[in-house]
Amino acid sequence: MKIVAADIIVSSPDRNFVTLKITTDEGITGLGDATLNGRELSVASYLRDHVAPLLMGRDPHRIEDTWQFLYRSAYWRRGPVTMAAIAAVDVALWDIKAKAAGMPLYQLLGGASRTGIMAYGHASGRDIPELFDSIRRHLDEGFRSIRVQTSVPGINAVYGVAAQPSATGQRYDYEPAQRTPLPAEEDWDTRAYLRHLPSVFEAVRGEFGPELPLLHDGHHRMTPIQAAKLGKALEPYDLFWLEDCTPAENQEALRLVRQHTTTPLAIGEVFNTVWDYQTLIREQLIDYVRSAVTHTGGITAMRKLLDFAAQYQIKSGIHGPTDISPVGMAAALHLDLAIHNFGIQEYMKHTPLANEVFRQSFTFTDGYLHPGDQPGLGVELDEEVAARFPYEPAYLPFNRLKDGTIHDW
Ligand code: GCO
Ligand code: MG
Repeated sequence: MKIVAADIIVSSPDRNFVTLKITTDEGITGLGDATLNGRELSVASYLRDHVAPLLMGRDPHRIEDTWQFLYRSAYWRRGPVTMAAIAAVDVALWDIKAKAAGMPLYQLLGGASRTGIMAYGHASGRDIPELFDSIRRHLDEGFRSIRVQTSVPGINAVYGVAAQPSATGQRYDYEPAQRTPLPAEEDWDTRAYLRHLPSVFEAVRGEFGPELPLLHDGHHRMTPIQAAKLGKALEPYDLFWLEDCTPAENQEALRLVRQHTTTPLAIGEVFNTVWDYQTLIREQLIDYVRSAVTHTGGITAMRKLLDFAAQYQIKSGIHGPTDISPVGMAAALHLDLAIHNFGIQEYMKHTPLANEVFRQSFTFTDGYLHPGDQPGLGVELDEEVAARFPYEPAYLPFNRLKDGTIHDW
């Protein structure tokens, strides 16, 4: 088999997605998700201008060799753009291999290690009653694990808090990317946040009892000592995890956090290689790996990363917000089903429009996802529908403190 085409499809059904479609001389096609929220066109160009020409004539079955070729021959290693592009190629090649084998992709990864994939949903509210409503709605939808984010008194716009119900009463999950010509400015005050958050978890535990797994995302905003303080303050509420408590480019920061708290820690949605985790995993400074399959070099690289983590009883918590397309979600689900050290899967539902562009076969039943049993990833791209929604510039917001200083968002 030979690769004869590699097309990059940029489409914006409610939000931007970049999709790679690889076509072979036997007519089998494979899809990869190359979406990098707020920087979409850089990956599209990397693929179109620099990678697609290299793929022509290659044997699509040689996945490991293609991965190493793209990683090493570029000379310039790592980084979100490069690793998202490599991930898209990798996932598309796995899709082709599994379709050629006539099997769902997870079978090629060793087969199912479980019957379903526990997923967590995103509940949020501006105040406690709104938050409780949102939690109840997620429970009604079937979620059995819930991420809790709320507004903080004194801060105007807080990460993770969904837009208000529309006139029709419909509620939406929080969507950070905004179709604005410039990134929106938000405000932040870590002390106000630290004062407020434990009372939110106390209220949620009081209302929903001790069993419900609860998660929280700190979105990189704390210093190590602040994170240590929060982890300690949240211990009575038995979190499933506290995510991205510090900006973890400095992996050593987690040593300090770890000394002070037994709250489980999840990190890594902004990472792109195993090297970003070296200290975190070897010193057992985290409990969950948060990388996206789509930003970390695809299934080939994620499998190696998660196998490394498994030696230290560290589990997966693969990134799955709406900026991961249904193609990227499907790749995550096949891996989740196959690996032994699965922890939990993030799941934010895509809009009906996005689901029209990407026809998926994965299911969500009683809180558990399953990738389905179609050959390959189980996702088809409707290029005609995709073409109706051209790219629209969109940015993630950023933070300033009260005195105007830029802060991590
Ligand atoms: C999460 C993330 C997302 C990111 C988003 C940025 O835990 O799901 O923090 O909400 O903010 O992926 O593009
Ligand atoms: Mg996060």
